[in-house]
Amino acid sequence: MRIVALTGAGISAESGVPTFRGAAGLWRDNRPEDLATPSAFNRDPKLVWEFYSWRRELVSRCKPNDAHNLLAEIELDAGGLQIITQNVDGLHQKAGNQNVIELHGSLWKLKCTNCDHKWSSDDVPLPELPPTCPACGGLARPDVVWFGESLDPEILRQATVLAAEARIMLVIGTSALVYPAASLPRIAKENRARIVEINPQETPISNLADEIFREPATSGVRKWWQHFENSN
Ligand code: BV8
Ligand code: ZN
Repeated sequence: MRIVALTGAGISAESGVPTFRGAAGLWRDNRPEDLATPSAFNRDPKLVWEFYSWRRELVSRCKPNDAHNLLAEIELDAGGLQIITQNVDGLHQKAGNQNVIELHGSLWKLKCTNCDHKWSSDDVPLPELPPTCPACGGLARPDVVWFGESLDPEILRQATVLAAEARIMLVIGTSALVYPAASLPRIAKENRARIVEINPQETPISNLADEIFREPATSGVRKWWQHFENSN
């Protein structure tokens, strides 16, 4: 795939979804990093589920913004676009993108802590907190990758191959702090991809960027696409 977009929480900011490390990222004075962990869940599954239920509720009211929607147009137009997202909000799929790899899982997927059952649910609110497994009645958990947990090896392998084969990698709305996702721009660069960063802030991968749009995703993606269309 020629064009790969690596996205983070920042691309959903203009849809009203709080970023992880921005001011609004706190929930009941807890930092998401402290709640998105296996130990927090083992200690207090109901609290962690209240955090995820709050996010599901909030995201269910958010719409894809112009950046999401333009990436959906580009997938149809540019002969393909592959999205690799760190986000769990599902807004890329809501905008219409088909080729989306969710590195860190999804708010809309659950899995059992007792058996290997996995399922999706858009129910807002969930009928019970914590939810239980429809197959065995065991305690359910969000099917997301928590800090300290490994990513699905097959998903990580796919994302790594796509990064290595990209001609262009758009890096949109990520602080590039979380690994192994943050290693993907370097892998793309080492394989001669052109790196385009779209983010109002500087990040640790800004030094890899061939082109920087130091602005929000909605205007930055539009500007990049206009440049790209005019020069191809
Ligand atoms: C793992 C799902 C192996 C849950 C998330 C080195 C190698 C390997 C691991 C590590 C390592 N060093 C440290 C680690 C551990 C850890 C890690 O990377 N920690 C960091 C904080 C240092 N990594 C892990 O634990 C990973 N597991 O590697 O397994 C292993 C096993 C055991 C022990 C060690 C290693 C798992 C990481 C996945 C964690 N799960 N999410 C959930 O969502 O509930 S990560 C979470 O952070 C979200 O997915 C989020 O997307 C992600 C990254 O954050 P960003 O998306 O970048 O968002 P952020 O808020 O940070 O930044 C927003 C950006 O947007 C900013 O730059 C801002 O300027 C910009 N912005 C704001 N507004 C706009 C905008 N941009 C554009 N437009 C706007 N309008
Ligand atoms: Zn079960």
